[in-house]
Amino acid sequence: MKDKVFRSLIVVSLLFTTISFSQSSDYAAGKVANGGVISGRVTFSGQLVAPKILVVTKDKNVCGRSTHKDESLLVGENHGLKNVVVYLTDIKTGKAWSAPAAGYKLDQEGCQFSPHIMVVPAGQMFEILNPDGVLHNIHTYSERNAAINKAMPKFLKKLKLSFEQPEIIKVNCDVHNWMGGWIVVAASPYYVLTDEHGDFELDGVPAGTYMLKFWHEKLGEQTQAVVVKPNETVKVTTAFQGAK
Ligand SMILES: [Cu+2]
Repeated sequence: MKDKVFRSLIVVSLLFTTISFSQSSDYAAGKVANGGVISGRVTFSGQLVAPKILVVTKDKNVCGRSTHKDESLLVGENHGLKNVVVYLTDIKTGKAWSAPAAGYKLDQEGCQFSPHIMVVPAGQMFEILNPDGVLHNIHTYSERNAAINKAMPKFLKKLKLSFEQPEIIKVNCDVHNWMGGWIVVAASPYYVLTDEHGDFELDGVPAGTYMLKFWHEKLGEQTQAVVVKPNETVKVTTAFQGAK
């Protein structure tokens, strides 16, 4: 009996060692002296189609107050592609994380996820908000993290979640089938989304050679090597072609 308890204690402690080792803690944050900047623009070279309007089929009195636009492919002036996740895949030391002033929050007001793509550090607790007083059901689709499938009854205004492993996770609401978004669980602070012009900037990057990844929810991903020099800005551009 004693033996059994002892053995399971070993198993448990091994488990914890593995988990804590593989967490975001393998990124070491500190001060970056003479960091460089990666600045650039992502464009869409495929055929332009206006975003669809999503049909609200349920809880219309609340969810139908505003128009819901399909946000899965947003192209601005001069073909600038919005909401591309741009990040360094192989950086282990660099600048400190900087949290948004309002904290990490994924809102469901009006029955849509806002922001459509949320970036949150691995292991960081964040809030999912339900201000409307309707039932939602958070459902995530992931490979490296456990799936979340949780009802948020109308009286539950807040739910706290965190994901330990860096991964880009799809999130849907099972109650309102038009609700879709993404949670980007970041391995380092070097993750950014392109704006409505397709522009992005990653600053405070220690000098070195890195792999820069571009991920778009509909158009797939691209990778390119980038060389960052001290106190200099390196310009990077890329284009995504039509939907796959
Ligand atoms: Cu919902």
